[in-house]
Amino acid sequence: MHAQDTTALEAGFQATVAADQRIEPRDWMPDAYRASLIRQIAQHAHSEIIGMQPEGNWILRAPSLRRKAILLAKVQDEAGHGLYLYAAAETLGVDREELTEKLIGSRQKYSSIFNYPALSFADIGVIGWLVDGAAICNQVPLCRCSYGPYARAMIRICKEESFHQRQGYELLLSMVKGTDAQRLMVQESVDRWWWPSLMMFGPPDGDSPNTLQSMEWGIKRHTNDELRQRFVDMAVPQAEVLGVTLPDPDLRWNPERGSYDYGEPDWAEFKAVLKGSGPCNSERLARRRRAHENGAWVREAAMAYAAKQAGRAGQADGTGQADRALDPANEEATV
Ligand code: BYC
Repeated sequence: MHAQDTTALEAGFQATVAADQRIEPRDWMPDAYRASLIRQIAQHAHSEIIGMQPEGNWILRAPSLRRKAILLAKVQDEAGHGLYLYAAAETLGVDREELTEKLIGSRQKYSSIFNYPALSFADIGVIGWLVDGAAICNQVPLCRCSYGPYARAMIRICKEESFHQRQGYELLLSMVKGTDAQRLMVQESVDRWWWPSLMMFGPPDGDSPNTLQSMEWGIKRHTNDELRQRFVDMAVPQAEVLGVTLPDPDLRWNPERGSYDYGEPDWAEFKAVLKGSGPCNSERLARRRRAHENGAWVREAAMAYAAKQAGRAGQADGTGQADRALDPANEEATV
């Protein structure tokens, strides 16, 4: 392609982003934009899938049928989010199988938060309140991301995340109205999840290599620190209603800024978790790897079925329409 053509395409891309319109899969985009989106969307999809593990571990131990049904629905939602996101990544020319191989080979990241264990049932409430609460703060702006398929996936995901956050908060409200032991359980859980939740927003702005470019491209709309602050300001009054203490002695209202000041997360711990040394990194990946291996027969059967269908279609005169219409499996597939 001539340099002149590329310049015109680049200008078209920049104009679309500047006008706050969406880039679609058929549109020209810079290679680096494509690569950065694949990086972020893949990491996001992996987080949803790995994120099923800490809560999934409590489904069989939920204390009532109602709590079990809610938790089951939530964990299923996370699987759905992962699938929307893998589908969004595929529009950029990567294959889901390839992304899964990168995840289980530790060549792509997933959110640091899922490398912490869920040790009590209060953790189910706190994950909903703080982890899903942080996810909402981070993800609502992504509904306006410049890449159409990602932005549209985020709209559906955010609606469900909002239900997730509420179910967590409602669970905690029930627990804090219960016995002293339940209140202690909630406080102990908040103490463990508060700092890791703040780390979900990523490194401080000064140490975030991707933010500036991502914001120029309209992928990210706010910096990591801006969203972290928004989350703190949202969580503090909610903690007051619950009657729990957030484990940060530096947390106080700053009337000049109109926001809460808060302490510094332990960034050495964050880096260690990203490098694979968190409390559950190896367990999470081993479980994901096992699930992938155990599902191999399903993928093989689906591929064999698709090949058989394609073969039959090829045999039919010209179009293969007759064979497809006669096959009852096709009726099922289109329902
Ligand atoms: N954990 O330059 P930066 C959920 C990486 S799941 C791990 O600031 P960026 C849920 C970052 O990737 C919600 N890695 O990056 C599911 C980069 O590494 P690479 C998950 C992190 O992209 C189940 C490096 O550090 N949400 O809600 O500008 C149950 C430098 O960072 C983390 C998303 O994925 C981290 N916390 O900003 C319940 C949201 N932070 O790639 C709930 C989508 C940073 O250069 N993602 N890194 O090797 C984003 O919004 C952005 O990618 C981030 C990071 C804010 C996370």
